[in-house]
Amino acid sequence: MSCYRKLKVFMLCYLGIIMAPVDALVHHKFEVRRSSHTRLCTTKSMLTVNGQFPGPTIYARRGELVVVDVINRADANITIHWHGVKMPRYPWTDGVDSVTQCPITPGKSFRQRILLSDEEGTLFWHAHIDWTRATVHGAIIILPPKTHTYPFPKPHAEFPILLGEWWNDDVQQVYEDFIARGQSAQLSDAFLMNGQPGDQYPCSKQDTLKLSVEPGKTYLIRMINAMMNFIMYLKIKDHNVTVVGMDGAYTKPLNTDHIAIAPGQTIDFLLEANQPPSRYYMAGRIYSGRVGTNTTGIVEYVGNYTWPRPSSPVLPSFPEFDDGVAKSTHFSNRLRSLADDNYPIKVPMNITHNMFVTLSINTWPCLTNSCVFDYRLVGSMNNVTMLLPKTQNILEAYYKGIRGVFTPDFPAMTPIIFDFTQGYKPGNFAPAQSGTAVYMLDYNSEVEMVLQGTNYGTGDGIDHPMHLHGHSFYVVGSGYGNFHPNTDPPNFNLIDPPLVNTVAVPRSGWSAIRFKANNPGVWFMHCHFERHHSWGMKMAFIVKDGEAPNEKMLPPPPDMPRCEAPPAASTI
Ligand SMILES: *[C@@H]1O[C@H](CO)[C@@H](O)[C@H](O)[C@H]1NC(C)=O
Ligand SMILES: *[C@@H]1O[C@H](CO)[C@@H](O)[C@H](O)[C@H]1NC(C)=O
Ligand SMILES: *[C@@H]1O[C@H](CO)[C@@H](O)[C@H](O)[C@H]1NC(C)=O
Ligand SMILES: *[C@@H]1O[C@H](CO)[C@@H](O)[C@H](O)[C@H]1NC(C)=O
Ligand SMILES: *[C@@H]1O[C@H](CO)[C@@H](O)[C@H](O)[C@H]1NC(C)=O
Ligand SMILES: *[C@@H]1O[C@H](CO)[C@@H](O)[C@H](O)[C@H]1NC(C)=O
Ligand SMILES: [Cu+2]
Repeated sequence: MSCYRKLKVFMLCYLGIIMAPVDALVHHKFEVRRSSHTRLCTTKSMLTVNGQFPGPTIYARRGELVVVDVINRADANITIHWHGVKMPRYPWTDGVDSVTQCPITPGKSFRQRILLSDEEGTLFWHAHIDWTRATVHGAIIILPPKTHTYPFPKPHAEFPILLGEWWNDDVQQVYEDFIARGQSAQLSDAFLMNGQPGDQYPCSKQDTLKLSVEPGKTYLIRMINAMMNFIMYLKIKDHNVTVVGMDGAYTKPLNTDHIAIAPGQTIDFLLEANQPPSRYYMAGRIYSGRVGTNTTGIVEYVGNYTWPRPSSPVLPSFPEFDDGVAKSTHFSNRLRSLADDNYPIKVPMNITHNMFVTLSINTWPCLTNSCVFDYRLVGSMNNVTMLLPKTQNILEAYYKGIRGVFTPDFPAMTPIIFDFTQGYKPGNFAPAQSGTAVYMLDYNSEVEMVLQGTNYGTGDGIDHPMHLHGHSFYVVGSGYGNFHPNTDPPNFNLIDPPLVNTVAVPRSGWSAIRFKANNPGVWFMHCHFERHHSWGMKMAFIVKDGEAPNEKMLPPPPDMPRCEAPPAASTI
């Protein structure tokens, strides 16, 4: 399926041989360096790709091979991840620091092959080390094969929109302070649409994102949440939109007046310019919590007309803050896979691994004097806070049989059953264990994982956008409170559940996902809230090779970044 476009590529893929870039259909050069950017009247130097913020867009067609030469001309270590690309049998260039590679150090480069297979729609790429992804990210747009079209009427034009966050301070400094303090990070100063905060912010009016639309025409908006720490509500004043895709797969058309999009998610929707010609705000606001910030762009109808009064656009109304958990999944619960004859789906029905995994914010004693309190916040999955290996990576250790880098004992089941979603329960539940535990899967295992949010540590709980590398998964169910193994599974949707790579597990609730482990390699799973990720809310799967030659991991590329030992301790 994956490599049908050109015979040459077909053979490359099937023989498992990865060739020089002349055979690549799409070739990019990503130069990571510092460049200067101004927002909110503040100029700062920050890490970017090719000096662009957001970074360059990668266009390809379904099943193509993309080659990106990543060249590190910056003063920081870097890795680049292709978020939502499954990379069949080729975890080597998945780009996760300490999990699939050691970082590309300053002055070094790495040729990354991005193996597209069944993805079609919108994905994105981003850095995957420390908090560098705040400024190092861009869109991946995967068009249908030349012989095919979209499963919806051809839009007049397309607009990719990346949501981001801006700190007036240096992000590396924000990250280091966050780690040192042992508490939540300093809040960003603005949210962004395609790098612009919008005209609610100082020094920003001229650069506000404008979408010019012709009356009567329909547009495809490819929305990407590349933000660090917030789920967003988005709304266009006086317009409903029709969602048609998510995370690189098509959905049944869904008519809605707002979307909710979590970090790591992408949503494709159609916007019909069917209102009186005018200017309309497209506005985003965080969907829970009390941070009073927003981002705006303007949908501007072209033509010869005078603005109605008031001449400046009116912001759309949003649901109230903290209006109860009942609304938090109002949007995502309505999504369904397209699941028709042309786009069939295959929900795993023969589950070989039942996992029940709790997501928690925990505390550890603070062992430095830099913490705000005498403890530091950490995150865990099944009570394990994941520590990343320092001078090794899990993939290389697995491939070469190097011992002592990880343990194959991530628990399938939470160690203690308790009332996960009741109010704050201090005491002996707060600490977590630490380790580099992975969960081993035989090739073609079928996994069901219930992700259960818990309320200890933070009191009232929080959503967790959980992202899996190397696979998409079906979200077969979700609910509030504790998952009930007897009463909840009969209500699972096994007919047309959405196929995604990131699920926003509801606050004080749970989500159930299913996937088939048909991609050998080491695949990370983590919360896509960057602070929770940094705190250790992460784990990895190792999917073992199958029997047949085309069920085994491909060999590593020759230029894998070397794992360098840290400099010898100073004797001064
Ligand atoms: C817009 O979407 C909302 C649901 O989000 C729905 O209730 C309403 O009927 C829709 N309006 C139109 C004109 O389709
Ligand atoms: C949007 O955010 C800006 C900056 O925080 C604030 O000044 C403005 O009042 C906000 N507008 C709305 C409608 O929330
Ligand atoms: C725009 O419309 C006004 C009033 O209908 C007319 O006077 C003017 O010539 C039009 N301008 C253009 C460029 O068509
Ligand atoms: C279900 O999985 C088991 C174990 O992998 C396998 O032996 C069996 O053939 C599978 N059954 C079906 C119907 O796929
Ligand atoms: C988590 O692990 C810690 C340390 O072993 C233990 O004290 C605590 O009871 C465990 N909590 C849960 C909920 O499993
Ligand atoms: C970059 O990564 C190397 C490991 O490959 C490590 O030794 C070094 O300390 C890192 N540099 C920074 C600035 O983190
Ligand atoms: Cu989280």
